[in-house]
Amino acid sequence: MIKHKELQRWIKECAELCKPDRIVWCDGSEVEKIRLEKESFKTGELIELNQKKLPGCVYHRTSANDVARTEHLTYICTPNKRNAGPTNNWLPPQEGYRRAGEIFKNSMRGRTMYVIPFSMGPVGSPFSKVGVELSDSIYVVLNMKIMTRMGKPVLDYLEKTQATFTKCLHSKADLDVNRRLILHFPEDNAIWSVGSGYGGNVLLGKKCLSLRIGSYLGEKEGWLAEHMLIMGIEDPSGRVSYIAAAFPSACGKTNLAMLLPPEGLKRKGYRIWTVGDDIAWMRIDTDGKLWAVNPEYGLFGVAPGTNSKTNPNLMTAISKNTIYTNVLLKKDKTVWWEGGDGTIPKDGVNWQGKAWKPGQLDDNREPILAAHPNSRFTVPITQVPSVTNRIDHHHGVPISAIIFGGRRARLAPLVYESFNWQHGVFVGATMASERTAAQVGKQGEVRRDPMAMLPFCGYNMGDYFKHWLAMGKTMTPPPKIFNVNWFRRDDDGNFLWPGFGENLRVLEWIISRCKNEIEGVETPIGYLPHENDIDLTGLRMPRENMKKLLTINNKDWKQEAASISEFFKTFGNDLPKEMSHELKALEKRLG
Ligand code: OXD
Ligand code: MN
Repeated sequence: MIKHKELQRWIKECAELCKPDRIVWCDGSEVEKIRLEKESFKTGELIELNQKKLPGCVYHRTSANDVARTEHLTYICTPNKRNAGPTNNWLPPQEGYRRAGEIFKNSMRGRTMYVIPFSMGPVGSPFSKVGVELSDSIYVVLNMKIMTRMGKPVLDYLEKTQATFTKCLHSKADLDVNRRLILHFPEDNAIWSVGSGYGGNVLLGKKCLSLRIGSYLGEKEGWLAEHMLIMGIEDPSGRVSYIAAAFPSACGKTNLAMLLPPEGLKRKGYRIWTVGDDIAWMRIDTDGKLWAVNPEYGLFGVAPGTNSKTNPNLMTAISKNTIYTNVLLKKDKTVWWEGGDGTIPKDGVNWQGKAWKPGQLDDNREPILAAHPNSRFTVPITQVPSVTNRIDHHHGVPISAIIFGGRRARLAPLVYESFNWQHGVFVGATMASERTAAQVGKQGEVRRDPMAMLPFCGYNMGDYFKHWLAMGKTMTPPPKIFNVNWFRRDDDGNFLWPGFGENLRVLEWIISRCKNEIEGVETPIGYLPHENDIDLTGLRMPRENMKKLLTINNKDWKQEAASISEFFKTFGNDLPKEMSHELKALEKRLG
């Protein structure tokens, strides 16, 4: 039995509430993994996939009402509503514990409670955080084994150091959406998730700890927890520059993090090193610079649209030891998804567990999907061919540039650089994605998602902007901040930029700016590239596209400034004055 009084006390308290039949401590070993898989094959929680074609891979379906993060059921529970801020759902802690407690009560009768010790970041690093998740789901145990450093080394660490840990309690309960809550108690360093089996709601090390609790701790302790990929770009001289980039969901973070250089640039000698695809913890090191670690150890990525063209590195990674969730199960026990490799299968069992054939229509005459649009794979990051050799390095990597991005069909140029850190924080705080003709809803409608953290900031977002501003003042010098937009369209609605691996061409310009090797063009919104400064060798794209990609339309930007002004009202007095100054300065520059 582990000698850690607080851990023992808390487990006892949770067991008294949830009443599991038994408690099992997870050691994270391969033997344990195989034992749990076998157990879940019997109950149907998992299905074994074709071990010849997909060695070590398993399949899982969530219930049909439980396929994505449920933001409307996600709360920050602080005694003072102001501390949760205007962008979060809020409950007083007592009320949160009471409401969720009713659902947790006896929820594990007839089930096992697994004790899952995990570390976000290398075990024992002063920059890592330890959590313990109690869960009644084998799927959660097996995912946590991939997504985090999980098991005995973490218990040994807890015992040796008597360290504190994030208390993470999860129960599937009855998987009823009306009895589902994802609660964060930052002041208690605790997370309660009940009534869901979907990854983002139940792998509590990810969004809940690494972002919501992490951002709260970051403000207290002087670091940043961000919804960012981290990648290294090795240039022809062998020097690696690292960038951290935030995009709202469905903007291609995972693809960017492991892109394959396009032919033209590959010949120059570029290489990409993947550090992380979703979360960055960044702090200032003794050199006064910003350093980042990826606290995760795996990828929980979206399957549809992933194929050998969009992401060849990922296709290699997920060919073994991968958990597939809500994709199509083929007759030969392999998997497929819309936008996947190969021809469309003739038949299979779809994500809802129903017999599927291409061309099937539902009652509204819409095609029935093989895979859910948010179907996923969970895979160890160490299987990605481009993984950095610094993955276990507790210092992480030094960050040269921070990139924000969104989906803007008309407004934002392909790339621009902010004037300075404060202006860069403004660019991040006003990040947005826009609906296009391809989406339901009003075309052009803008949804603001500051730093892509809207669903993930664990405290008042006004204070979060202040924290960003304060961090900039203590770095020597802070990284440059850029904005990119891969999604600009022409008047006929066609994308102007090819995206995917070609995005490296834009990153090359960004890195050159960071090294002060190249001039920028000063405009009202920031510095832009000269038209010929983005290397298009080997890319067949009409020259005039680059002109359009770099156009700034004053009228559109004035409208944007007005929309930002409206958005800033959300924060009332909590908005740092620097943000209003930046808005005024932008308006002035626009004339
Ligand atoms: C997300 C994810 O929802 O990474 O952002 O899964
Ligand atoms: Mn994410």
